[in-house]
Amino acid sequence: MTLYQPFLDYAIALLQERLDLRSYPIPAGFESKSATVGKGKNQDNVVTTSYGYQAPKLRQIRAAHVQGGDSLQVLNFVIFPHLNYDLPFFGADLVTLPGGHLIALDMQPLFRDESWYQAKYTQPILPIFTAHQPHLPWGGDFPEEAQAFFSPAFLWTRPQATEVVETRVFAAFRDYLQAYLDLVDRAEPITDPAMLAKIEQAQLAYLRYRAEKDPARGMFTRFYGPEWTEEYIHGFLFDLERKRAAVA
Ligand code: DBV
Repeated sequence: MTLYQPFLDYAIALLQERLDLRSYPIPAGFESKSATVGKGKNQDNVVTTSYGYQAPKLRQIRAAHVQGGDSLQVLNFVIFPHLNYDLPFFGADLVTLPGGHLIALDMQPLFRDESWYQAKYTQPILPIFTAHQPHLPWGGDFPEEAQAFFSPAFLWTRPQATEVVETRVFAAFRDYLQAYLDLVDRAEPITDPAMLAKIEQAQLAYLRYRAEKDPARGMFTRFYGPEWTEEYIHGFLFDLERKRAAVA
């Protein structure tokens, strides 16, 4: 069992229990991809497995699970709501590299600085953030331009010990996902055309930022080549623009 498998198993089981969950198409060739990296004794097989679901209010629920030995494990898990909801994104970036663990967990807001939005979507999460934060201290250096995409309840931490990931980080992940599904339960469709236009702009800004700055681009390019990587990013991980183009 690799480090993030219990996170993935928990998430899928909870989604199945709480949502009317259906599958979401994964483009051919991207369900699972493997490559052999390193030389001699340091050779390892790196497997990237993709998962895709959807639900009535949620356009795409997707995960990328990278497994390449004890010092290369990644679970990137994002939920993209449908464009007629003002729900935040659920974003988890759980990364283990030779240098250590890097954990990002948040309900990423559509409108970072609007007080009604914080009252609606950050306030309910703050008690959870406050409960976990003492055990998961701020991880330091963080890209300036990414700040617009995170909420005040952003958990960003670099635990030293793997045990902290298995216990504290896992507990925070479960609490955040449950709280997110509570927000989803309560969400009502938006019909005001001006608000719908604002949501679309915010979704596109988020998506373009993440696709352009994807911190995994270098890693995927080394393992699987540039063509596979760009197609994976734009055709699956961050696919909103392609999907809009397809219906326009
Ligand atoms: N990150 C992704 C996807 C990944 C992924 C789709 C499938 O968005 C993995 C894989 N994240 C990943 C890897 C690294 C990071 C780092 C492999 C390490 C990169 C490296 O050191 O080589 C949050 N993830 C990071 C970093 C941040 C995040 C801030 C450090 C980046 C850096 O130091 O430059 N999550 C990330 C982020 C957003 C988010 C920037 C923006 C909205 O949601």
